[in-house]
Amino acid sequence: MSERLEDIAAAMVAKGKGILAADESSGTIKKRFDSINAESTEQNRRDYRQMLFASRAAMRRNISGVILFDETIRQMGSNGKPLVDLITAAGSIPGIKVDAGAKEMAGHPGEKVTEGLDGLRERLQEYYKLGARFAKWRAVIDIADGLPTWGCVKANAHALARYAALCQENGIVPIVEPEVVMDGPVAAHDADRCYEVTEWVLNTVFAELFEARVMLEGMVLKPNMVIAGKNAKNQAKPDEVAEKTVRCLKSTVPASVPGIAFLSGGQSDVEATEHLSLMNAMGPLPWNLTFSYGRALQAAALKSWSGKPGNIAKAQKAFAHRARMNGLAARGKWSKTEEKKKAA
Ligand code: 5MM
Repeated sequence: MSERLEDIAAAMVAKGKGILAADESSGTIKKRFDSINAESTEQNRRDYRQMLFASRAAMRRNISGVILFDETIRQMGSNGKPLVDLITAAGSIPGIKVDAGAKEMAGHPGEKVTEGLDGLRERLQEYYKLGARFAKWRAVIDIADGLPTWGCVKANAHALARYAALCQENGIVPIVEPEVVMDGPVAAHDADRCYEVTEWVLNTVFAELFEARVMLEGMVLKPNMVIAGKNAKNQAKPDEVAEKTVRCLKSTVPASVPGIAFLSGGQSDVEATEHLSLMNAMGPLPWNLTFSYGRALQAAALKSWSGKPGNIAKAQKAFAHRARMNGLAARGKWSKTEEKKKAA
């Protein structure tokens, strides 16, 4: 595979394919395992993720890349070979989460800034040797009364841009993920407020990317959709989410960005698929629109697996179905009828 940043980015958002976000940090994967009463041991985490990456047909057809956590990129599978090999054998690209998490922002009550720039150049060089060809950094922006503040938006956008420039310097495609969250502590905002904040955040991020001299052709944007907060009384209908999201992205994201891979952010798996499909059906669009889902790709598989080795085949089937549905959505071709055809 080509090592040019533009070619890697194009492969990550190739038509009908999207990204599996399997980069849950230790705290998050423990929460996910708690929900199925499984213990979060190193072996269980390995077995679960191996189950996903070994879903050969789903990976080959619909998963262009996988975002890994530090533990996973170094982990061996049950055959003693690196888990990364399972990903590359399926023609998919290994990626790595390199941020150190969103931490309380000093002087900004209720807001967070993502850390992890110190020593990032050296870490990227090591991850490259371990096989990573793209990376991910997530900024978290909460909406509440008087929030977000300019200080928070600016600091997070600046960090994203410095991260992206360092990635490109080291031959790694940056996924730039500024998430305006739909399930934050308040989350009572409507879709119009989400639109306003997302537009502000994306404009700020692209101004910072320009100043940091990031090559837009060699990056992928991972934004939220324009959607109401989970506690809002007025929930936007699927058509409205699709229309507002595309309008917001068209007014903020340059056409030189090859692709936009959404996060699911707390939407149900079917909602996340439907929204993506509606947006793609609105084409033509200046960039490829696809998925980089964590929860919305894994929820059904996680439940089917439930920590039991005997459930692996069933869980892989659930994963393959979800990956196929999102593959269809990335082409604007998902339908309720397809959804009902559970993996045969
Ligand atoms: C898979 O979840 C990722 C890791 O989250 P933590 O760092 O909190 O453990 C997360 O960054 C993910 O890549 C994105 O937020 C998208 O995931 P969802 O579940 O929102 O699609």
